[in-house]
Amino acid sequence: EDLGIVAVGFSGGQGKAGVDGGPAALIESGLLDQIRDELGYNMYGHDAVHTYKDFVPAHDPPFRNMKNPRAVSAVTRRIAEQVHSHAKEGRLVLTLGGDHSIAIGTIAGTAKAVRERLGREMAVIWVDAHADINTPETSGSGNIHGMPVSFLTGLAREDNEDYFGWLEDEHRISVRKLVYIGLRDVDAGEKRILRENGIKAFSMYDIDKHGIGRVMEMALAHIGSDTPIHLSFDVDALDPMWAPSTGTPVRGGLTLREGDYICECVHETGSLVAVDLVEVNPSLATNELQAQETVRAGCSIVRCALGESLL
Ligand code: DIR
Ligand code: MN
Ligand code: MN
Ligand code: MN
Repeated sequence: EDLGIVAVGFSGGQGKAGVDGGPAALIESGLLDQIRDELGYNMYGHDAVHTYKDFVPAHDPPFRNMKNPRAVSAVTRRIAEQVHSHAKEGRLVLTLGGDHSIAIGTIAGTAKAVRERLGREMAVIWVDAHADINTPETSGSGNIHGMPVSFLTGLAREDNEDYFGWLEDEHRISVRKLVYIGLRDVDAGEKRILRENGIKAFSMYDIDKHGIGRVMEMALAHIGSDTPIHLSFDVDALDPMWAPSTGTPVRGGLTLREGDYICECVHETGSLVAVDLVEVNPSLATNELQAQETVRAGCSIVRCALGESLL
């Protein structure tokens, strides 16, 4: 099977330096060798970590409360092209982040390719402690990594192409085809957006109540069989015990096994078209072991999504 890889060294969607070092840390720990040697994928695009220096403008003042808006818009526009070029060839696409704003590009790219290739609307499974569905107006932080889902669903819109106006209907996903898993730190404005749009969300409460097995059955039933799936996995969905080295850790999260199980279930559908693994920030660790553990957890998540658990 063919796998397109986009390694995104970008941190402009939030304020902490170092998340741009996530892809290099994952790759240095051997992730791509494992994917090639143990899982047997033919890899494309694996020889570079992109930094998008030419896409980051010198002057980038806040716009509609968004921080680094021109940089994030230009970089995600480029990522959308990269992901689209893999997906249109029928490759499964793996994107390594970078902060979660980059999902504006990854999902835009796969949504367009799935429409072109299959004439279908794809679904998104967003695994995260956070809903990342603030609009520029509801966001308290102004960090765009808390807003990607609002732009991708069209709940946030902007005409100016320097500020995400390049997003067209072909790049967008339906709120009905979006499912969250692992939520536990959702802003008041985001809760209202989830409620008013009837968006399916399984919080840590639901996982404790039903167990991860039943939650995955319900999540996949909501999407429906034979629907292409884009899995966007924020490493902060995992409990800080497993993934401490990330920008906004929240206690009370998924065990590593629950995270791996989510990925195994999605792989098992046979409908996976793309995977993002984001918010690994090795520089935030208070010791080397914390960074290593977070990278190790991220690698496990990716391998499970790519089918390592199949016997
Ligand atoms: C908060 C935190 N909801 C915000 N968000 C994220 O800034 O909008 N942290 N994504 O990882
Ligand atoms: Mn998060
Ligand atoms: Mn996120
Ligand atoms: Mn497989």
